[in-house]
Amino acid sequence: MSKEKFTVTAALPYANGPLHLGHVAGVYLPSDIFVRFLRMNGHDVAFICGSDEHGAAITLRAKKEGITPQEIVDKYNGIIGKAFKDFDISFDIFHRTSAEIHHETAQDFFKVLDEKGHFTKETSEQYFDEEFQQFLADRYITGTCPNCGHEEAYGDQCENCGSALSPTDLKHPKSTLSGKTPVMKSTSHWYLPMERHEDWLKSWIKEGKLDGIQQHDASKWRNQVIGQCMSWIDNGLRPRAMTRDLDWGVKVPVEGGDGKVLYVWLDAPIGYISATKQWAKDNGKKWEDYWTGDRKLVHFIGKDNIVFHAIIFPILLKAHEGFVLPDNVPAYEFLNLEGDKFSTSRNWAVWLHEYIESYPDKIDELKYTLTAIAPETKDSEFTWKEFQTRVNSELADILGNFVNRALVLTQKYYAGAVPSIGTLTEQDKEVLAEMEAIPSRISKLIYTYKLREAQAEAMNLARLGNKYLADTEPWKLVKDEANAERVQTIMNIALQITANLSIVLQPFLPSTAAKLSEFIDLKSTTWERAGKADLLASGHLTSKPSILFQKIEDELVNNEVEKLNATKQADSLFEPQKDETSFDDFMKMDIRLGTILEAEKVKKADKLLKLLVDTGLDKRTIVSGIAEHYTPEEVIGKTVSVLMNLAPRKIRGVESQGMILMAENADGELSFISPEKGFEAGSGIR
Ligand code: B3M
Ligand code: ZN
Repeated sequence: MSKEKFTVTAALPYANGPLHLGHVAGVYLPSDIFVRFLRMNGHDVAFICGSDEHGAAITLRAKKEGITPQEIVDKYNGIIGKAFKDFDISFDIFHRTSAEIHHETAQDFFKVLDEKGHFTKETSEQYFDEEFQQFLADRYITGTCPNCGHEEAYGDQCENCGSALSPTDLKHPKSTLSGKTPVMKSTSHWYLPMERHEDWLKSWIKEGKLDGIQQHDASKWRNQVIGQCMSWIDNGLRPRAMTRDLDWGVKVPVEGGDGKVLYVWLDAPIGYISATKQWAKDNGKKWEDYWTGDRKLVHFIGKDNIVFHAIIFPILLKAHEGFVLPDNVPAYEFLNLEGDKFSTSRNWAVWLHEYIESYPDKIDELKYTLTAIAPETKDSEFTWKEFQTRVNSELADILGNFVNRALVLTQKYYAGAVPSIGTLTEQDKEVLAEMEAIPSRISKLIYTYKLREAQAEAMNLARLGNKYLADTEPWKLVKDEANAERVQTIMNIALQITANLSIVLQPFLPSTAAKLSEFIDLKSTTWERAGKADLLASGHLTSKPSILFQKIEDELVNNEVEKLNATKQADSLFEPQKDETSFDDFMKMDIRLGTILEAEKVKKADKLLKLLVDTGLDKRTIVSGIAEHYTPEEVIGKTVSVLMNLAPRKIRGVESQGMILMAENADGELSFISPEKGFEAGSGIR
C-alpha cells in the first residue's frame, strides 16, 4: 500500500471515573493496534486522545464526591492518563478539554458557524428543577426509555439499548438533583438545524459520496454504524440545541450567551482538533496538515457515540468548511463482565488501573485476551476463566512454547548462532509459503478494521511454527550425525518464523514482540520485511530466551471472581460503600450520646416522633422518623447517638435540632446505636 496520511482519534473518556476493561476492549486497544500497524507501514499518523472534562457527567460526579468539577477532572485525568501510559497505549497526545487552547478553539469554531448562519436561535420550554432553581441538562434527567423500557435512561441517551434520546422522550422524568418531577420553563438556545443536511448525509454515509465525489469506501464501514445512522436519518433529523444552561464548560462566545455553555457534544469532538493543535505546537508541525487535504480521519468509538461522530460532528466539520470528513468510524459494541453489564455504580467492573497494579507484568496477556474477544460486531463477554485459558493454552502453550523451543535448541546445538538453510522438503516449502502469506492477510484484515481476526492470523504463525517443530522433531533427529544438515534447515526455518513473529505480533503485543526481537537481535522490524525467509542470516547470534508467559493459576481466577461476587452480595443486601470522605470532613460532624427524656407522636404524621433529648449541653427537641418502629413509651430513658450540628429543620411545623442516628439492617428494621457501657449523655462519639 502506498504511504498515506491518517489522523486517528480514540473517544475522549469522560474524566468522571476510571477506565474499565469495556472501554479498553472497545476503543483504546483497537485504535492502538491500528495505529501501531500504520506506523510500522510508514504511514504518516497522528494518534489523538484526551479527557472530556465538561458536561453534566462531570458536574454530577463532583456533586456526588462533594468536590469541585475542577478537582474531579484533575483527579480522573490523572488516573486515566497514567493507566494509558502503563498499559502502553501509544497516543501522540493525551490532552484535555479544560485546556485554554481547547476553549479558544471551540469558541472560534462556534463563532464561525454562527457567522455563517448555520445555527438558529430558538426559545423553548425546557425542564427546570424548581427546588434547585436550575435548568436541567439532559444528564440531570432520568426516566423510562421509550424504546426499551429501561427505567434509568438519561435525557440524552439510554445506556441499555444505546438509543439517543431527548429529555422530553422520557416517560416519568425525574430531576437527579432533587429527585422531583421537573417543570417546563422557557429558555433560548442556539440550535443546529440538522434537517438541512439530510440529503448529503445520506449519500455520504451509505456510498461515501459527497457532491458525487468519492470520499470513503463505505464497504469498510461497519453495518451497525451505517444502520444506526440511517435509522436516525429515516426517523427525521430535527434541530438540536448546541448550547446549555450550565456554568461548567466552554462559555458561549457570542452576544446573549451569558450563563450558557457549549453543548458537550459540540465541545468534545472539537477536542480532537485542539489536541492536534497542542501536539503540533509541541512538535514543530502544522496542525492544519492533520485535518485537511487527503488525510484519512478515523474515529474509534463505542456504539453509544455513533450518531455524534457519524452525523453531528461531520455536519459541523462540513458547515465550518476546510476540514476533512471521517474516512471511517469504527464503532464497538459493548463488553460484558462475567454474565452481567459493566456498571460503575454497582462496582461491577475490572478497572484498568487496578488490573495494572495487581498484574504489572501481565499487560500483553490482557491485550491479547481483550483483542481475542473484542466486541467488534456484537456484544461479547470477559470472564477470568477465559482469560486464563487464552493465556495458558494459547500464549504460553503455543507462542511461548514455540519461541522457547526454537531459541533453546539453537543455544544447545549451535551456541546461539543461526544455522544455514539446506535442501527444502515439501513440508518446508509449504511452511515457508504459509509464513509468507500471513502478513498480507493480516494487513487486509487490519485495513478493514477486523482486528480480532487479524490477531488470530498472527497467532496462526505461532501455531504453524509450533506444529512444524512438533512434526519434524529436530530433538530426535539430532541424535544421528547423518541428520546434521536436516536439523540445521529445520532450525533455520524455526528461527525465521520467530523473527517473523516479532514483526507481525508488534501491533497487538508490543512488549512481547520487543522481547522477541531482543532475543534474536533483530533490528529492523518494519512491516515491509514481514513474510521473508531471510530475516536472520546464518551465523547471526541469538541469545538465551526468558519465559515469555507465566501460566495463570486457578487461584488468581478464583480470587478475582470472588472479589466480583462479593460486590454483588454487598450490593444486594446493603448500599454500596459511599465515596471517600476526608478526616477533616468527618471531624466536622458533632456526634454525642443523648438521653431521651420525653416522646410523643407528631399529629397526622405516622412516621414521626417528637423527642426531648438531654444532650449533656442542653435539652433540645428532635423530630425522628421512627414512629413505625417504636412507641413513645419504649424510647423514653434510652441513651442514643445524636448528630448535634445538623442545621435545624422544620418538620411538620416542629423545629428539629439534630438527628437521632439509627442502624438499619437488610430487612429494613431499625435499631438505636447505644453505648455498650453505661456512659452518660454528652459523651462524644468519634
Ligand atoms: N466522553 C462519551 C463517552 O465517553 C464521550 C466521548 C467523547 S468523544 C468526542 O462515552
Ligand atoms: Zn432503551
